[in-house]
Amino acid sequence: MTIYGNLDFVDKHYKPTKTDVRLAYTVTPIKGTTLVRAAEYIAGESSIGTWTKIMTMNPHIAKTLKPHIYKVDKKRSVVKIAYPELLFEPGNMPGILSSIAGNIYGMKELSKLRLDDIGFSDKLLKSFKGPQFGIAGIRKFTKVKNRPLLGTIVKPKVGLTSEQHADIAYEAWIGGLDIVKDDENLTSMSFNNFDKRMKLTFAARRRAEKETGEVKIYLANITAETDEMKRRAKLVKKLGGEFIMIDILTAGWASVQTIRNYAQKLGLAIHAHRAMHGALTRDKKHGMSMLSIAKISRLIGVDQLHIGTANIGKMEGAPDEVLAIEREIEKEVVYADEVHHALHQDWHGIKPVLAVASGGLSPLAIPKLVSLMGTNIVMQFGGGCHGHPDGTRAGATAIRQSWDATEQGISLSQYAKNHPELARALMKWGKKSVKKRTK
Ligand code: CAP
Ligand code: MG
Repeated sequence: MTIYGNLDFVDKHYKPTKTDVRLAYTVTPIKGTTLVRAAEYIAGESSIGTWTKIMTMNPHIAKTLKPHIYKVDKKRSVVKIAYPELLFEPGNMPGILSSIAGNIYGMKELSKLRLDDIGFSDKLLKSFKGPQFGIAGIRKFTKVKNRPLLGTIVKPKVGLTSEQHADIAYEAWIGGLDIVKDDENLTSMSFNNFDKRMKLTFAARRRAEKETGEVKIYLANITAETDEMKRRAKLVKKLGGEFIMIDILTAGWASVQTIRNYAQKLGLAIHAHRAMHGALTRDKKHGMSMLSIAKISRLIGVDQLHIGTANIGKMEGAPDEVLAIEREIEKEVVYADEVHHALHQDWHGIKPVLAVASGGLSPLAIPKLVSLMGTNIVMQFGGGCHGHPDGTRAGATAIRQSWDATEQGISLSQYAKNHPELARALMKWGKKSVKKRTK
């Protein structure tokens, strides 16, 4: 008998079916509560239970909607629960998360709870759009076939006028970068109005494309209230843009879904910034894994997603975890590996998402980044471009030179001998400069 009366959720012989949504949680019960008991609290509160046996429960509900706790791993303190997909509204991500990542976090019986992985059922998976363009689509319209897409974020993050922003963007594009991105906290300020920034920066892009003969991309940050985001997306489209950028976690999943639908109408790709993810992902015993956030993002349908730099840059994110996320957003089928991919996931043709490595990167990071994350990524350099001693254009050129050296298998120090911009970047950020800095 459980607290839910005869609603017994534990069934270690249960084999999840294609119509189940599978969840893996790392659970830390309070003292005196067993892992099994904690799992029952989770299974009940996230589905059809409440704190006590209720007289209004009926056998039909129990039969069709009761989840099954099919694995309790005491050693790793992980439980796996299979939920009938009938419990969830197709196409409604906020609704799904209100069950599997809702009240359960607040239950007194749990001192910590982390949602490690979500295995979507086929039907639920197919109720979402997935990326409109995906990796192949992005490579097609940027005309960058095999190498990483190289980009910068205009810095300082905020403070520049629209004119200054556009000028710096022009310098970065002329210096050799493919992408210029607004920073995550740059929206529409008194000193840098969104509409004015768009008009000036897209004009700068046209000049840069004409002068370089290369496709240049502007990731305009439309993050705002949802109706305003739609208005901003429409302006980006009118000015010839191909991408919009959204801070997906501060904007919220419902608005990301709305903008995904609207982006379909406008034919715009979505660059997903993950600002605030650390509030959910940092504690490996509590919150939600970045893997789960990445799967939700791919399912709703972003085209590019920040996933970390595998500890090469300034942000936290261990290499094996970042690489597991890269596999999850790129592969057609991902098999459970009981470490990061707790659950198997067949993506059934949902397009792959282009991984974005960003945060604390300088041109010197490119060889290591490529060796770890490959070339099917976007690399973004904010301080690592505008911090170049000779300014943005030289910083952009140094980044391009670092990629060229990496592609040719030449060491950066060797390549710098006849590439002054890279040489100056090495002087500022190379090992010798670090020694000097520590003296
Ligand atoms: C990078 C960045 C990005 C971070 C986000 C910043 O600037 O613009 O937002 O990359 O981190 O504001 O820090 P720098 P993540 O290149 O100057 O560090 O990609 O891990 O979400
Ligand atoms: Mg930023």
